[in-house]
Amino acid sequence: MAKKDTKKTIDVPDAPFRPGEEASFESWPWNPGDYAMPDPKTCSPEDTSELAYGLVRVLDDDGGASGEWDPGLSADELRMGLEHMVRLRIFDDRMMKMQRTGLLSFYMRSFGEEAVAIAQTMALEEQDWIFPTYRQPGAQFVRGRSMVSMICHCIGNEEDNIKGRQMPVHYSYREGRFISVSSPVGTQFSQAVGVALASKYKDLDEVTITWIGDGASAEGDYHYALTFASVYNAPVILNVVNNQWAISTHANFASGIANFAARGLPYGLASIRVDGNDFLALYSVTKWARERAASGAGSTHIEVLTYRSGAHSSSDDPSRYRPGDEHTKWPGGDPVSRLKQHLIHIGDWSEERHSELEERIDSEVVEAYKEAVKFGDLANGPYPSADTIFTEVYEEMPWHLKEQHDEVMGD
Ligand SMILES: Cc1ncc(C[n+]2csc(CCOP(=O)(O)OP(=O)(O)O)c2C)c(N)n1
Ligand SMILES: [Mg+2]
Repeated sequence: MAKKDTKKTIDVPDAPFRPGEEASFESWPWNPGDYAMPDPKTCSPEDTSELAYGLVRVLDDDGGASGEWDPGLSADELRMGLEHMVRLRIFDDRMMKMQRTGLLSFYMRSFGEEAVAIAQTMALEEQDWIFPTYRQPGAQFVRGRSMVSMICHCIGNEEDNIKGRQMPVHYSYREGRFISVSSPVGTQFSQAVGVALASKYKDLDEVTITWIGDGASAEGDYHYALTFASVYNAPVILNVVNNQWAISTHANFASGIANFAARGLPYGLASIRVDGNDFLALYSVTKWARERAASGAGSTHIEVLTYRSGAHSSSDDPSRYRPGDEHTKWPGGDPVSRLKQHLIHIGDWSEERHSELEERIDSEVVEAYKEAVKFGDLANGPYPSADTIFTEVYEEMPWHLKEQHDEVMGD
């Protein structure tokens, strides 16, 4: 039988700009003051539809803040947020240099996305649970983790609190309710919904927050999470961080539609898109979502619209797949500069104070590194002893692990 002469094709998306091309994003049509704030305790998911298709912003291009979403933070709170972001940026830059000089095996920066975890964690209560990705280590600064402890983890030395079981930057911080970062991306999303349901079942005033990348949101885990969050009305804040890239794959490959935020609406979830480089908007949207979750009105699905300004990780070279200066064209600008400008605009900060802050933090990071290597460096150790492979996982070691333990340790 003759084959039918039909040419089959599929549509394969592409990135808007490739190396050698000029990146030019259109400026956003959404401005501070565009949207009223619905009552988080009573509004329906449909009531959030224009927030999902729009973009919540508070900071304008001149450093002013306006609109109903302005959280009205004090100058002290704003300076605290700025300090955490500056610390994260300097910490990341120093750690990247360490990786390049062979003092760390691997590293991932949050460059361009510093506001995300910091503003959002500051908007939570301290009992709330954090299910992060490797792009939210900044939450630990808000929860009080020391840089020495973080560096010990990245080296995997004797003081690493997870004893070399994870890749660098895949932190765990039990004291801060910061759950271990998972290497298989996406798993945290449905786990977060489960913990949120446990809090609800126990009638505790706890909300869970989690983040997933644009790329990982194309995985099943994301959809299971939304289904369970909606069906069981879980007190969880579900963030999709759309930073435009999943290593070298553009976000267009994961969305298929105009935006990520609106995917929450047909699941019956309140859904909002927020400018992820606007500290104040992020803070405010998260506070709103927390209030909604804590009141029993359910989960909020948030698209955090941002741009991954740096490489995916120390193993990645973005010049192979995007224009080198693309991040400088991003309509959302830089999150650190924008909060700094806002503080200067309201008369509570200056360029001099900013430079002093940067210098102070840089020496704190250098000191922290010197302190951390007292517990072992990458080349020479000491490292956690081999028997820790078997400990601290099971309360009682199962017989087959006991056998392996004895074989390894020569007992
Ligand atoms: C299940 C799984 N598939 C693939 C990978 C390899 N991988 C690690 S990060 C990443 C890209 C994730 O991109 P995105 O979700 O957008 O997060 P981003 O890095 O931009 O924050 C991939 C494919 C992985 N770690 N786990
Ligand atoms: Mg991404």
